[in-house]
Amino acid sequence: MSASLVGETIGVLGLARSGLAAAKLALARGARVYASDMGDNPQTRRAAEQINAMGGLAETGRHDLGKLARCNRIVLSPGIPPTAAVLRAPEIAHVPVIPEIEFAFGLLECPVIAITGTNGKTTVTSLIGHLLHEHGQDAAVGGNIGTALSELVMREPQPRVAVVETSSFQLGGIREFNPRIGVLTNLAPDHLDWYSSVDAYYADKAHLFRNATGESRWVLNGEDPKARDLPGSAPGTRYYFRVASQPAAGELGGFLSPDGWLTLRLEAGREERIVTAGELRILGQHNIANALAASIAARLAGASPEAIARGLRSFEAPPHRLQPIAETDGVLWINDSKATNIASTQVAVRGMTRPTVLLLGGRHKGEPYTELLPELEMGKVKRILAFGEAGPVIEHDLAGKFASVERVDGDFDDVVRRAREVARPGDAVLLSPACSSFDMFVNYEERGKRFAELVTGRAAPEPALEAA
Ligand code: UMA
Repeated sequence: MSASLVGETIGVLGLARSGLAAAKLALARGARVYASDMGDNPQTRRAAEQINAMGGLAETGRHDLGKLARCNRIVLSPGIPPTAAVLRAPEIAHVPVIPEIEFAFGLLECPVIAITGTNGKTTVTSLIGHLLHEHGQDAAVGGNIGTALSELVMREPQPRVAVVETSSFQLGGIREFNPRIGVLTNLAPDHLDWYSSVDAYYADKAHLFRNATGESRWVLNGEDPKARDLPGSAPGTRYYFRVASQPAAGELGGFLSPDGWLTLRLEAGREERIVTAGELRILGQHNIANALAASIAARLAGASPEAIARGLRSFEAPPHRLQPIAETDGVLWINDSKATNIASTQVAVRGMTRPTVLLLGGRHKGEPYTELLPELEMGKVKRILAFGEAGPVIEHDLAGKFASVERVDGDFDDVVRRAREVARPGDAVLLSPACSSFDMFVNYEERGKRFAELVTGRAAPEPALEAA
């Protein structure tokens, strides 16, 4: 029987996807709910209406500290920063504040596979879901990828396994969240507009291992020393994935064999060859790493090697992640709107084979754009169009170091229009902004959709096209 919250009063901060789902879940389990959002806009108002219609109390435009103070617990949306005034209010200092994934986890009846890391986590999350489905498992995919974990808990019946993308914002305040299998894709600086230091960001990521037991299984990037070392002395079995190097004799995990096979070794002395790298439909070295990480996790969760091979052969890039949109007049347009940090854009640029017009900009997140210079020096990027709030910072950082930076003032449509003017047949136009989208859009998905609309002249296609 589903766990009940009768008798509890739950506060919910934020009324976007996480807050709305958490409030609905709390109400469905019999709690009293007070939910609020500082933002007063059509989206938050609609969410408040839904909660009020279900018998909760919701409001927009403010947080009522008196009402929050009377709650037993407060559920926090991940987009509310620790510096938010409401979280510092002395009136609510006595009330436990928990992240939405922690709240949902407490009511979830199935095991969790959690995926975190700076880049690749969306791909790995959806790929694990795809591989488990291919094996016939009832796996539900959610978390930072877009469907709040609370939504998965409300599914009837609950899934047999939850595959959960977890951001550092979500992991930050967890207490009991405890995945049976945890995947750490890689670590690189990100979110420096939120964290005081890179170490503070990594420390939140390390919460993945906080409740580790001897039964935990950790899938770690064997070629990224920071990711490899992050679990420290946490208990559990470690499985490493590696693409550019071969594993030591006793190492468990997955690797690319010298003859090009994605190979798993989850028990000492037993290797399984799954598919060749050439059979993958997702592009680039980093995607071989993603495929290995997902294959290890899916195999540990019970998928057969045959199902994994079928799934790897059919899986295409998720939208907004190095997604080829169209080839028009010889120009290939690629949507990498999900690249919201420098490390992600570095990966995209490294994978380019055509002369490239790079669309870079959005809301600046604190990292210097000079970190892109090694990739720019590889010679594929012929011009950068710098846009959005970050435009002047990009121009300043790269001045005198990369010749072809052009500022595009105006809106996003102007940026795409200018790209059309400067791209020549045989070129690629790559939207890989290295910035968040919040200066112009609600989120990176909307930015990517707008890009696809402008390129094709119609609404964005959901499935990825095969890459050229
Ligand atoms: N707000 C307040 N009070 C404040 C400050 C903000 O009420 O003091 C309100 C805002 O007005 C907003 C809400 O709080 O309405 C915060 O909502 P949110 O940003 O958490 O939005 P959700 O739709 O719930 O989306 C969140 C994740 N967003 C972030 O972490 C920023 C989504 O990840 C995730 O898909 C979703 O939960 C479901 O789990 C997006 C993301 O950008 C994709 N993640 C970052 C990333 O990948 O880099 C971490």
